[in-house]
Amino acid sequence: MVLFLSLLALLNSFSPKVKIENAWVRPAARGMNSALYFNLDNVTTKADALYKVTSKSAEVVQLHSTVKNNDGTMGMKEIKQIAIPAKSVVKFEPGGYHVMLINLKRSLRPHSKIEFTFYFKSAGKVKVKAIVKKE
Ligand SMILES: [Cu+2]
Repeated sequence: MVLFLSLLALLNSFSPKVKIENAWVRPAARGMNSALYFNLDNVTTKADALYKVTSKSAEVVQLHSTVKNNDGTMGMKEIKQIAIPAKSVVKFEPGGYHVMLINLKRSLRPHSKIEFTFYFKSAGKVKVKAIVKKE
């Protein structure tokens, strides 16, 4: 039984998960807002969904999509989760999906690294380090 469980644990640690690639954050001063961008690469054969991102660097962290307002201007709205279909890549990029960092608790200086925790429906909790850069 012990052997079986440790084997399961081993298998689990090697099983493919959704990969978070090219994570970067826009520089901004303390008290301001910023955004986190990245690619979600679902290499698995199972759909997953990102439903939460947390960080100690901002007071509020939300998943946002960019939308066109009725008057033609661009706006943002909070979304509950983002589906990542099997064998596909979902991009978080300027003008599209992004993770909004509201009321920064510290300044985000270029070349520094900020830690985030991503929460997936199936892959669970994943820690990510994002680099601060302009684009
Ligand atoms: Cu936003």
